[in-house]
Amino acid sequence: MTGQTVAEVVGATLAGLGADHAFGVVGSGNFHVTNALVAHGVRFVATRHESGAATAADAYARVSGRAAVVTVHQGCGLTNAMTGIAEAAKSRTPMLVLAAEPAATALRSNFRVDQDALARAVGAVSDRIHGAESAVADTARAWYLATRESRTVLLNLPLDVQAAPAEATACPGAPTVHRPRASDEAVAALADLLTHAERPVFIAGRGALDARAELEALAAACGALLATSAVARGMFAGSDWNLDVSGGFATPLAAELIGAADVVVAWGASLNMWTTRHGRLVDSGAKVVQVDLDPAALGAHHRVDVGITGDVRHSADAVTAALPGETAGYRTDLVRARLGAEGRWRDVAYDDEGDASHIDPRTVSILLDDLLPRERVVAVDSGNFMGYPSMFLSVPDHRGFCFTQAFQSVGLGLASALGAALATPGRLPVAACGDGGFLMGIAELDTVRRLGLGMLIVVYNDNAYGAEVHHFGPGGHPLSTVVFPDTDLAAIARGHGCAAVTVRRPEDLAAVAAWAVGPREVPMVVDVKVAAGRPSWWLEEAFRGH
Ligand SMILES: Cc1ncc(C[n+]2csc(CCOP(=O)(O)OP(=O)(O)O)c2C)c(N)n1
Repeated sequence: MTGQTVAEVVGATLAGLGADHAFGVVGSGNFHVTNALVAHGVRFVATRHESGAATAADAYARVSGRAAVVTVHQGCGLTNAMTGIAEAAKSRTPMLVLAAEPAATALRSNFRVDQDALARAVGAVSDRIHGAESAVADTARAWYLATRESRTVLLNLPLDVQAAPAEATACPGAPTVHRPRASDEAVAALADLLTHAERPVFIAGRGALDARAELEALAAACGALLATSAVARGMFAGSDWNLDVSGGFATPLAAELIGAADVVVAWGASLNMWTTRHGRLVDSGAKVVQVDLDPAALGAHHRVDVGITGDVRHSADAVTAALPGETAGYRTDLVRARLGAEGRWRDVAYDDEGDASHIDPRTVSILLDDLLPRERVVAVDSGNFMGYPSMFLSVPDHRGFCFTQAFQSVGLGLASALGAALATPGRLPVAACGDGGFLMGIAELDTVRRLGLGMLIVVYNDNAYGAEVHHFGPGGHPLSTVVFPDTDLAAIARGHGCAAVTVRRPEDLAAVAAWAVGPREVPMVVDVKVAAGRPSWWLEEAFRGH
């Protein structure tokens, strides 16, 4: 076809490669490329801030399993998106960021910054549309890198190159890539370990999300209990042998059972400080095995006795086939009974710390868990509060939980829920935020409302940066920099056109129950005035990581 520009060809090529959602803020520099995406059937979501665009795209990719596109204006559009890009890059989210760029000759452009350096600085890969002749190949190269190697890729589009005439030539195809299987020796070694294991535990991470059936079959054959890293939460939902999350969020029972394991196998999980409570969770005498596609991941965070390079699904299948027979392992009647009685955080007794004007964050989380539909997707911001929704709200499967915490940034929760909602139509999206994170990311409340998403936004409101208050308060430090006067978040939300309620007591949740039955045409913001007398149980673990 003739009469097209490079910008149009890039948009058309991306649509042809399979991009289906793009998130962004449109300025003059990315106007044409974004319109080309839309013209070729890509759904474009106009966020109100580029950080929200990058974060929503990241969440969309995680929850849908499909790469997402971000489109931003040159310079300041990109710098605004950097926190979300950093989170995505650290999480190896397949994401393509289309960023306009001043022409190479525009040395004095106000928008000029070193965009390549920005990407590199946060672990993203930077590439560029070099010219009209290579536009299709450049686009395809960036897309394949993002999708096949799970990378976050910045594709710079210089303005002069964008405006050049170009032809939409055929896109170079991608070869079918077969993922490597574990070697026969590795399979035999793991089968032998599991055959002799008395108390094996599997910890599955994001690299195992497509392997639930294979891991459950192997675990059943060798009597292993099933846990996940936080980002893979929900993967074993419904199993009698599910320990839920390993690490700082683990229930006392899960921590006890993982601690008593004699063999721990990490499947596509990095065994980082969160998953292992800084190495204290796994017994020093336990054999630790790690299976990962990436050899560099093996032993990177935690001691590993046996490191196995390979795809989780095929490797698990091969180990199952190599077992000489079935063993009961850790799956005793006693363990089953204890998991039934104390396997969830809500089973753990606590003293309710609510008073006339504040509700205990555990109590409100349990009540919400009961009144919300099971088909839900929960996205969590960062802060002291984050353990409550992460552990007290159950999720139906791994697509029901979105945890953008690789950069540990406050303020990503609402935009994460936005992307997760678009990836799971029909599910109730739940954004769980602290007041600090909610107010930091509030620009996307307009987006959520505008898109007509029936999202529940729960704000654990302590009028403070609670994490800092609880960390520094006991030391007698002045706290005026981290506490705030009461903010009427419900009034702010109503101003955005949302339904809203202030919750101080259990009975205040009646408004949420009424909204939850439907039709949920507008988002509901729940300003929960939480009792904040003490830190959450996992905060100490969090500050160990600083
Ligand atoms: C972008 C960013 N700025 C600052 C921090 C440091 N920080 C960690 S937790 C926190 C407080 C968050 O407050 P809020 O969202 O109200 O949650 P709470 O801790 O009160 O539960 C801050 C400021 C951070 N992690 N990310």
